[in-house]
Amino acid sequence: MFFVVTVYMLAIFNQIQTSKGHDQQLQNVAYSKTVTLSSQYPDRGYEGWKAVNGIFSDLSHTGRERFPWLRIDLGANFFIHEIEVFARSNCFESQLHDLDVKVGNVTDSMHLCGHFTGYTRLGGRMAVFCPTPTVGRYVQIQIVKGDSNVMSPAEVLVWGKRV
Ligand SMILES: [Ca+2]
Repeated sequence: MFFVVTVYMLAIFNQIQTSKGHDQQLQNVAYSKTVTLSSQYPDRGYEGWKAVNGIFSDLSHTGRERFPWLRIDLGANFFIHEIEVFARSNCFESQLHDLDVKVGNVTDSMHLCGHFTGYTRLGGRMAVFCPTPTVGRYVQIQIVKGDSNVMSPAEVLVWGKRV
């Protein structure tokens, strides 16, 4: 009986090990890439590249605008699977809300990949999955609700793979 149970348990464990829901080829293709902000916060220390430096305790920060945005140039075309945006973790988590996520081959013609409605918590995560296949070089997130906003993510991750 013990043997049967052990074999059964091993079979379940093996199944867990081999059932991969996650595409192993996906990487954070935004890491260390070029970032453009719609405007720059006046104080130093909040540059665009801080949204793609892999450090969750710093952040990029635009000036105050109605619909501020952040755009990442991936440097080449990638299949884009998912975009994760992490709110700052020190304070003002409500700055980040109601995001449009767009992807495009050129910056003046980007298409909507998905939308995140509402707010997240301190250090919280917003995730948008793109339709398959979505291919693009540029990824842009933009706040699209309200009258006065700042774009202040701690980190933006773009999960994709080479075309
Ligand atoms: Ca960062």
